[in-house]
Amino acid sequence: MGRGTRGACRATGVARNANIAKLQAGYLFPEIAKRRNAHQEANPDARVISLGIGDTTEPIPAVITDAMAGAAKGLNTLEGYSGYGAEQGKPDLRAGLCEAFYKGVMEPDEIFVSDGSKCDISRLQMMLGPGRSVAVQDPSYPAYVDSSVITGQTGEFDEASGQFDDIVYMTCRPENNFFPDLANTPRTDIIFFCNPNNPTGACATREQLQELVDFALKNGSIVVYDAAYAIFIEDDVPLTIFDIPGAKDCCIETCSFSKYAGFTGVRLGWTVVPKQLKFADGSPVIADFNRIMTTCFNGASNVAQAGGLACVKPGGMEGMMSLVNYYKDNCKLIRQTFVDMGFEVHGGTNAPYVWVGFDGRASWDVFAEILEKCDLVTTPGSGFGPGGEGFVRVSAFGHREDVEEACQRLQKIYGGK
Ligand code: PGU
Repeated sequence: MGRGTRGACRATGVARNANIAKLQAGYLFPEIAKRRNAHQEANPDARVISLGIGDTTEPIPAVITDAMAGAAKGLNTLEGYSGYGAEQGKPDLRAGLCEAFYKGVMEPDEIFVSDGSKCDISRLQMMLGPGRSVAVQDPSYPAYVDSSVITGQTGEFDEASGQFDDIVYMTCRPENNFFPDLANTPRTDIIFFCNPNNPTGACATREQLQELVDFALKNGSIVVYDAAYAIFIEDDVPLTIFDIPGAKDCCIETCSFSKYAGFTGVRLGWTVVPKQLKFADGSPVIADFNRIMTTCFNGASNVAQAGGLACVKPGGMEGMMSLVNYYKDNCKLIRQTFVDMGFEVHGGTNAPYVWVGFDGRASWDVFAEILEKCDLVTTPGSGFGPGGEGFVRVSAFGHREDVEEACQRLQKIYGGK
């Protein structure tokens, strides 16, 4: 206590990381949680429903939890115990992922198992280092821009545009069918591309993905392709960018069991780095990613990996699809509610997010209004970049009865629009 009081007003001699100082506010989702909590405090009797953060709600299928329980129990035995594993993941899981999602396209040793895509995005940034130029879809998952700022790839925040200097924001709005105008996009070293997109739910066609790959090849760029929602794809579109000719020379793909199997809390994902992908000096990217993984990561939890292995086996694949179909049915309810009320509605078919236009109204105002009047948490579109202004994202991750009730509350308030 004495030490604390004495030191309370004293700064250390450590300079603050100037890149972190560039960030404008806290990370989007904790900011939203803060507002939700304030609303709950002011309205203690309200039953607040969250269709905000994309966090899974339904139980994990038993074939998968049984495998994790077995692995956890095994740790209590000499035969079942294991300590540190390979930093790149268990060989059987790497082979299983390859068989399930990249058969005939990639090799198991190009797949790095991890504790999730968000963590891999930051580790990729650490590998790429400061000074790389970056393009993002606008709107997009905020971790791309924020991790670019923290890594030192950007200038300052520009209040007027709502953008960071030195990032190329590739506008993706209804006017361009949510696909960037690549002919008028300047070259960058890195292109973050999330498909199906969070937050708009838009899914690029095979032709558009080829256009993206050709653009990256022409410019000598690397695409960080985020396939976190690929399992939701209904259209005839490849589930991996590596099905597109040329992608192995310009793409890295990250994916996750979070939305596939309800592993948001279990934590397991993977990143695919092709052996033939090279930096400008001819050195293989995979060697540097391996160096980062062995230095900054000690392998995913052995219990989680046992669950992952069950996921990619026949019973697990069916279990994952039943979860996905449950959330897809939620999507239908949410979509239909807004369509019936005459709103502009996008997404919700190839992705678990419905993107709703509110006639150009500021999205934070709409977010606050929905929270106030419906006790319902959504996510303001502008939280994903200035290109998201005028929209809110409604997540389909929720219990059916909560989604139904949320739709009824929305209908009551906005039905007479
Ligand atoms: N990539 C995309 C495109 C995502 O939307 C998310 C989660 C992740 C990666 C994270 O994957 P993990 O494997 O679980 O690390 N997006 C959610 C959750 C918010 C967040 O900040 O991660 C969302 O609501 O957008």
